[in-house]
Amino acid sequence: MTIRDLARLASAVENGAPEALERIAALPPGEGLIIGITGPPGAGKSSLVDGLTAEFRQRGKTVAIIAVDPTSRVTHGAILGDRIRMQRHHADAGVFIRSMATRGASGGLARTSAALSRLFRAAGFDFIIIETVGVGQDEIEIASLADVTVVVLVPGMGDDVQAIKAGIMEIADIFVINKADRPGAQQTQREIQAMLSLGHGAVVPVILRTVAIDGTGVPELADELQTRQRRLHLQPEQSWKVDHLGIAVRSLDEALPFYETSLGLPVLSRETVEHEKVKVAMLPAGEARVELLEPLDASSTIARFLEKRGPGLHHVAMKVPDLPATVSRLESAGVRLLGKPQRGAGGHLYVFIHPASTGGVLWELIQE
Ligand SMILES: Nc1nc2c(ncn2[C@@H]2O[C@H](COP(=O)(O)OP(=O)(O)OP(=O)(O)O)[C@@H](O)[C@H]2O)c(=O)[nH]1
Ligand SMILES: [Mg+2]
Repeated sequence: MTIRDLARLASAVENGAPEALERIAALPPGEGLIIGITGPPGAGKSSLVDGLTAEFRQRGKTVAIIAVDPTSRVTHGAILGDRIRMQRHHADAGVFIRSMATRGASGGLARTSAALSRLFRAAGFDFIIIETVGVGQDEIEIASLADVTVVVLVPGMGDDVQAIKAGIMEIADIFVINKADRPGAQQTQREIQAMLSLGHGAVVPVILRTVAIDGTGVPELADELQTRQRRLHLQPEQSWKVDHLGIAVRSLDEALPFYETSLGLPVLSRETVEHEKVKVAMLPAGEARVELLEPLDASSTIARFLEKRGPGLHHVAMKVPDLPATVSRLESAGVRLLGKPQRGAGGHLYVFIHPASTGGVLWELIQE
């Protein structure tokens, strides 16, 4: 998609053209992180978006920005202010900026923002930032479409924190105390913490401090957002299962009594795998299994492992739903794999990840 196509499609979306919405719905989803940034007027949201954009660009990431100007504040000043601040990014093809006025179209704002952010994500932008003011209904809807919502506050808000508390409790994933160069940042942080301690969901929001005008704290905010982008698309915890733990032993006969008798795990099978030069005992444990490995002779990789590290955990095997997709993601992330996926005896696909990439343990990924 060229920048021109993108701009044309974005305009069509803003004008509510139904065929534009259909075209967007049909696009592949993309992997960008949609970030909602909200907070009271003048908190420094635009300055922060500007700083974040510069930081992301330095890291080689692309950024699309949707600046939403509320009806009451659509003065030339407001929009112009954002534009001037953002000007340094205008010549950069890795940054795409749309300013949008609400024009009082109720419900339309969230829908348009949703369609635009989907469009930018499909176009391949790594980060899609939606800046809105306040914590009204529109902002709450935008927060629900965003993958991450950042609420920007400033020191010395006092009662204001209380006033907006109801709205932000639900939507904030990250609190940013901007203008931390001013007195009272510590106090504001305490107020937010007190508010959060009154009860929140399972995930406690992060609180960061920034000075948007000089960039203090912006790299930390960028780190936090980048971590969330990775998490969004790696999500192993949702679809991966431990298949088995491979444990290297010098002798199955010596090791088995502990597993069979003391732990009470039954031996499901014992076999000799000639080409890997091992004797294997499989013991089901819950939904996973324990795989005990004894070397057949000194040339076995298990024998070499025992020599180097002694008996113990040799590998962890995880079942993944789509091994080729996982492999290509890992490869593009620079993870070291031991060869390409292969077919095992049972027809399953498997591949190993080098311990150098995993923190010292050999990982096996399996797809049935
Ligand atoms: N001292 C100080 N001033 C800041 C900081 N960040 C932003 N400002 C100033 O605060 C004013 C408002 O900043 P903006 O970035 O426009 O704030 P905003 O939240 O986008 O404002 P609206 O979009 O108009 O609601 C500007 O004059 C900024 O220069 C900061 O960290 N410290
Ligand atoms: Mg702004």
